[in-house]
Amino acid sequence: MNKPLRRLVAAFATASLAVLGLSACAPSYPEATPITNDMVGVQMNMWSFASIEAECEFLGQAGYDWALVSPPQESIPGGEWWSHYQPVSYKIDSSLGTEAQFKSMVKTCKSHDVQIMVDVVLNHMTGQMNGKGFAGTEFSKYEFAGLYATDDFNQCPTGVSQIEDWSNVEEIQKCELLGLADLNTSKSNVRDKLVAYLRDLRNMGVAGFRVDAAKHIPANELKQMVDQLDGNTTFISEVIGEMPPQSEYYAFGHVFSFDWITQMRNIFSSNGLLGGSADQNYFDMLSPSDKTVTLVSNHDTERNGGAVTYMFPKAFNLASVFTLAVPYGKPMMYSSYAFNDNDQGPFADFTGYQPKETCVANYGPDHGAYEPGEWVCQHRWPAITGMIAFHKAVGDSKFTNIWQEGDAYGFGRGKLGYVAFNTGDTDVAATIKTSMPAGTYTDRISGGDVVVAADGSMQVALASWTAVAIDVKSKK
Ligand code: ARE
Ligand code: CA
Repeated sequence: MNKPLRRLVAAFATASLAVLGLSACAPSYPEATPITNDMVGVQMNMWSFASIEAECEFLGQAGYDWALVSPPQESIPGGEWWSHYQPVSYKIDSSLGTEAQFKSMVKTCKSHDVQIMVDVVLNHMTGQMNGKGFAGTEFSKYEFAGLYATDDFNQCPTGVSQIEDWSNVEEIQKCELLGLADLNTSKSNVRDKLVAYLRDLRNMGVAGFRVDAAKHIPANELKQMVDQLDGNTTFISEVIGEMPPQSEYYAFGHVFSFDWITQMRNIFSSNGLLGGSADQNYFDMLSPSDKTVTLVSNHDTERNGGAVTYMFPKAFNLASVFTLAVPYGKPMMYSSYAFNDNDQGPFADFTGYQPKETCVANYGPDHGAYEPGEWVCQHRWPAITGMIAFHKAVGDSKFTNIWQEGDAYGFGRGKLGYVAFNTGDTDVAATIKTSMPAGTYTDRISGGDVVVAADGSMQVALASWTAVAIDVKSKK
């Protein structure tokens, strides 16, 4: 559904409830639209609230429907980005901004039709023995005044506190991930505290959540928390690997596809490996399309070699194009900052807060080298924003007109779109048979013209490591 239509339907639903004299059951929350396969999200990794707020006009115009915010709650202080994954309270206050800035971001983004999703850390608190949080909360590893006491944390059954056997689900879920104090979510008082945090965020207008380290929380316990939020709330669980199975988590929400990240890295890491990838049988073997968020990279895989990243800009660009081009999953793009030290977070000034982020000049895959700390702004790369429109234009239409010539490969999406890639070193000029109506189209990648002849054929000139994409909505 397109955005204005979605708004209209939501307004109509509210109006008809009023006519019937019904009100939504308590507790009622601000409007949220569950994510669909047509929608496109973006992880604004480590962007401050104020900067996301300022960027939301662009995001909305580019067609992004939702943006994922890094963990916003109070955490241990520190310049490392990963400090944010060590909560010490659920106050919204960190180097990313204050609660007032957070609320303002949610409101402004909503006015641009961009929903805010929040990365929530429910599995654990900190790994530090004691200290004072960013907002002044004093804590020790297993004592958080007003929240948790020692017996609210799991006792690892092996006697060693950390997870050692990564094939043992009980250990994965009841022992400490990376030495982080592991919350005992089998206790209702613990779940109540976590649900209160989720409800607070939802009441601020947040539409849904990325559940950090979800595989380390038993699915039935997470589900009990999910069930306490309204049904429009989106949940996307981070469940990596074989055990526990992802299916336990998509039974009540979504999962991120780490298989997709790997597949993108495999396909786009060398020349000419794209051939055969428009294969519906392959897609059918993956987690169900309507339960799956597809992504090229996230903040972890960007650092551990598991994904194509901005450091291989042409590959990252085309992997993002491909993710938006195929009939599979609910795509989430990725945007962040350049780094040469895996731990280094974005710069914060003397106030402790991050100053306003600005994109590098001439953002895009041809930018060249970055200084550490510069904002790469992959979400603004023209091929990526162009393909958001393609993604929405082609809907769920099937693969057609698969074409291959050397290291170049293309496929249609029924009569609604066609995309071709060249992942070879040499330029390719070719005539490709499509099912598109004759006419002149604007290439979603370069902005140039592409002509489709009466017989559906189109001539393309594909430079090395570029793509061309047309769709019915780009017809002139
Ligand atoms: C930091 C230090 C540690 C220290 C710890 C406690 O780096 O040395 O022990 O603090 O003091 C992030 C960082 C961590 C950081 C942590 C807390 O990545 O380095 O630890 O924040 O500050 C598994 C989990 C998965 C998890 C990854 C990293 O299953 O959930 O490991 N990902 C999420 C986030 C991370 C975050 C956390 C969880 C913690 O996305 O950014 O950590 O909140 C196989 C397994 C996977 C495993 C994966 C690891 O594939 O199947 O289960 O993922 O390997 O690559
Ligand atoms: Ca756990």
